[in-house]
Amino acid sequence: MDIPDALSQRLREAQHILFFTGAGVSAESGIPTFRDAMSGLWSRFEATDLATPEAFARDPALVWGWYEWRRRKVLQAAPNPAHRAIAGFLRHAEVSVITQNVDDLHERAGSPVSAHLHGSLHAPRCFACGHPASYPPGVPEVAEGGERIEPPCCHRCGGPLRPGVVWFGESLPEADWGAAMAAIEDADMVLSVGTSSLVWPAAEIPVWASRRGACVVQVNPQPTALDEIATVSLRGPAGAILPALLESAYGRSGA
Ligand code: BJW
Ligand code: ZN
Repeated sequence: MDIPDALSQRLREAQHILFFTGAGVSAESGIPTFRDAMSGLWSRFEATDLATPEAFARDPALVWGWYEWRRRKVLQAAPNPAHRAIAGFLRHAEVSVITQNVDDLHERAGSPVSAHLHGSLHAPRCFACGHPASYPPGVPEVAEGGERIEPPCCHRCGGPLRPGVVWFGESLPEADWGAAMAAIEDADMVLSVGTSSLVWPAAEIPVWASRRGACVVQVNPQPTALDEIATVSLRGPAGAILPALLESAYGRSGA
C-alpha cells in the first residue's frame, strides 16, 4: 500500500507513539475477532452474551469451554507481521502498546505491553473469592466444534475458576487504566489498529488523545466509530499496512 508522504514524515518525527490495538491485530494469526460469527456449540450465541459474569453464573461449563477453546487457539498461534511491525517501531521512537486483547501475541513479538485493558486469557482466578490460580502446562484439548467443560475448583474455597478477563459490567484493572492515561498524556501520535471502537471506556482512548492534539491514524479494513475523529483512516489488513508504515517512516533497513 502507498503511504502518503505527509504521514511517513509525521511518523518519523513522532516522539511517542501509542499503539491502541484490538482483535483485528491478531486476526491474521488465526484468532477470530470478538465480533466474528461463532460456529459449533456456540453458534446460537453472540460473544457479547457469553462475556458477562451473569452468563458464567448461569452456565459455567458453557462459558469456560468457550474460553478454553480460545486459549487453545492462542497457544497454537504465532505473532503476525502486524505484531512484529509494532515491535519494529520500538527501535525508533518511544512506544506504548495499550491493548484490548486478552492474548499475549504482542509480548511474543517483542513488544512490552503497558496495559491489557481487558485482562488476560492466561491468568485465571476464582469466581467466588478472587484468589489467583494457574493453568496446567500445555495446550488444552478442546473439540474444534466446541464443548462444554466444567471449570476447575479453587484451591482456597472450592469455587469455580473463571478466566482473568474483564467482562461487560466489570471495572477495568486500575493499574492498566492508569498506564493508558499516562500514555495519552505523552503521545503525539496514536495508531488505532484492528478495533471496532465500540467498547467503552477503552474506545475513548484515541478520542482523548486526539483532543490533546495527537495525530490519530486508524488501520482497519472496515469503517468504524473512530472514522469521524481519525486524522487518517487506512483501510486494509494490519499485517500489510503496519509493515508498510514502518518502512515508509524509517526505510527498508530501519524496518
Ligand atoms: C482487522 C482485521 C485485520 C479484522 N487488520 N483490522 C452503552 C453505551 C456505552 C457504554 C455501555 C453501554 N452499555 C453498556 C456499556 C458499558 C460496556 C460497553 O462498552 N458496552 C458496549 C458494547 C456498548 N462496557 C463495560 O461494561 C466495561 N466496563 C465498564 O463500563 O465498567 C464500568 C461499570 C462497572 C459496573 C457497572 C457498569 C459499568 C467493560 C468492558 C469489557 C469488555 N470486555 C470484552 C471481553 C473480554 C474477554 C473476551 O475477550 O472474551 O473485551 S468485550 C470485547 O470487545 C473484548 C474486546 O477487547 C472488546 C473490543 O473489541 P475489539 O477488539 O474492537 O474487537 P471487534 O471484534 O469488535 O472488532 C475487530 C475489528 O478488527 C473490526 O473493526 C474489524 O473490521 C477489524 N479487523 N480483521 C485490521 N486483518
Ligand atoms: Zn476461591
